Amino acid sequence: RPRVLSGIQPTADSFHLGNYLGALRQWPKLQDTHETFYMVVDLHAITVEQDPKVLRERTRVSAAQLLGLGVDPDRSALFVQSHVPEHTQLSWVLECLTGFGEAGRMTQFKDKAAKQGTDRASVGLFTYPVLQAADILVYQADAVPVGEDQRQHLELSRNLAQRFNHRFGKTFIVPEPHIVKDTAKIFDLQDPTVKMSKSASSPNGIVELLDDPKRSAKKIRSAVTDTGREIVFAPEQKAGVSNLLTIYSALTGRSVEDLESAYAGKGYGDLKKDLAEVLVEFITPFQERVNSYLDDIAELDKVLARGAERARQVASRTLSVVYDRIGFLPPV
Ligand code: AQP
Repeated sequence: RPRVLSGIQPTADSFHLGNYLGALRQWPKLQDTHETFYMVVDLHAITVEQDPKVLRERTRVSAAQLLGLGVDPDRSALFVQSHVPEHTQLSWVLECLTGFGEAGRMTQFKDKAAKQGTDRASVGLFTYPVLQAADILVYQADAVPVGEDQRQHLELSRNLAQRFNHRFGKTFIVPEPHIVKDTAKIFDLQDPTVKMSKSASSPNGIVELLDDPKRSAKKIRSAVTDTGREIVFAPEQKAGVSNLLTIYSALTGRSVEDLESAYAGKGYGDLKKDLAEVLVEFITPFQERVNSYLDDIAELDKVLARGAERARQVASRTLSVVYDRIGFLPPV
């Protein structure tokens, strides 16, 4: 079976609708066709300042959300990144193959460093995409389900795999991004020209899956649309309505065309009201599942320990081949 690897940062109290529709929705589905490795990327989280207690809490809540979304620990290795030291070990090797300028061209780094100020931005933020490449390559992943914003990082992972293979002999699988076009970028509800994001969106622009469903419903009902009336999918002219149609379609499985004809002659208010209900129906049982996983922390920690053990079996094999290829003396 082809392999899949993906991760999510424990840097918010809840995953948001963009994380879910852009990437996480694919994770349980891929369990049917792929060997799957899914992780909470706590090492990536500390590239910006974290409160230790909050980080630990969010790591567990993230794992519980993944379980609540359908990641099955019997079929997937579900683990925490820092439990598998091979990620950072491979990352160092890959850092030595990455050009300084090459890393400096990563737009996510440039954006975040610009916001923080270059002096305050950490070296870890700079090397973040290289650690991400190590995450992927250490499992010999064929595919990586992510949102559109990760495409450039995936390209770096592919380049590093090819560079290593070229220099030291075929070692890594060159991974493909698995980006579902229709939902690759979910937009902010208040400014539908920019992506929904935990760091940039205003509170009303972002729907958090663990937030009070009533509040989330209200956010949908007050989403920014245009002054027109027609409910049609036209991202250039009608960014807000189109974003709502994308979300509606993804949550119900109904095609956008089907929704357009169902809402012909109706108003934006009708669309928002119905979508708010659809969202609440999705969120409410999800939250119940998450809470039940969080009720038994000892069991949750055990699931993560089992996942890490499975992950390490694969990761350590790759790392020993890499160490050998680059000429490290094996310990006796
Ligand atoms: N708006 C989005 N639309 C589609 N996919 C998205 N993703 C994030 N936002 C959207 C995808 O979610 C996955 C998890 O990403 P992460 O843990 O790296 O979080 P992130 O990208 O840092 O999320 P944010 O909200 O975008 O954070 P900031 O504001 O810090 O940049 C990834 O697959 C990502 O593509």
